[in-house]
Amino acid sequence: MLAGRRLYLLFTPQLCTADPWQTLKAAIRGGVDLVQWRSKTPDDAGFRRCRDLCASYEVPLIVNDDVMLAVRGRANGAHIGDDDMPPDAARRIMPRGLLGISTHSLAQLHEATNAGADYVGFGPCFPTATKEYATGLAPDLIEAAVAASKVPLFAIGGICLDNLRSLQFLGVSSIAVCSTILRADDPGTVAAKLRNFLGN
Ligand code: 3NM
Repeated sequence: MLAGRRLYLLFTPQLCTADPWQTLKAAIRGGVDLVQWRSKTPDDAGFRRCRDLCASYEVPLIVNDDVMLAVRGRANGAHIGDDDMPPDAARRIMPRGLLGISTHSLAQLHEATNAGADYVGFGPCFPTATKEYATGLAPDLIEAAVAASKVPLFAIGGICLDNLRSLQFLGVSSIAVCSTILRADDPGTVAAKLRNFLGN
């Protein structure tokens, strides 16, 4: 289900500068091929709308943090981070869905893979206000993580059109983004350019 998916959008309706649903639709039409539901507030109706929109474009939907919602809401998987439910508990609740895990070091990357992650996020690659990271990880570390990862690795954190190339030089082939699309004047065009840069 993840094969060939390279542009992962963390969809946070509250971060959109324009109408969130128009933004999401334009982003998917532009080339976003994996979506995460990452609302800052509980919003079941919003989740269902997001799920149905993604399904209509055959784009898998992953739920951030809330593994129960992923199962109950028939999403394609769940993503967990440092402060969330541990991976083994997530797997018990969700035996079949995709499990994504946030990682920030080589040790965490290996831990996540051993715990059965289907993919990992690795970052922050650059400073980002979205999660209040003031600095990005060292390029050498990003390069080593890409080389070591046994599962698809989505580079994350402050990625935009201007810095994507520098990550590609480190071997990055898949990215997860939030603000560069959600806060763009033209989300569809930014998504299309990012997807085009990432290639097949
Ligand atoms: N996780 P933007 S960085 C949600 O490093 C998240 O694990 C990160 O948003 C990590 O594309 C990040 O706006 C923020 O920087 C991503």
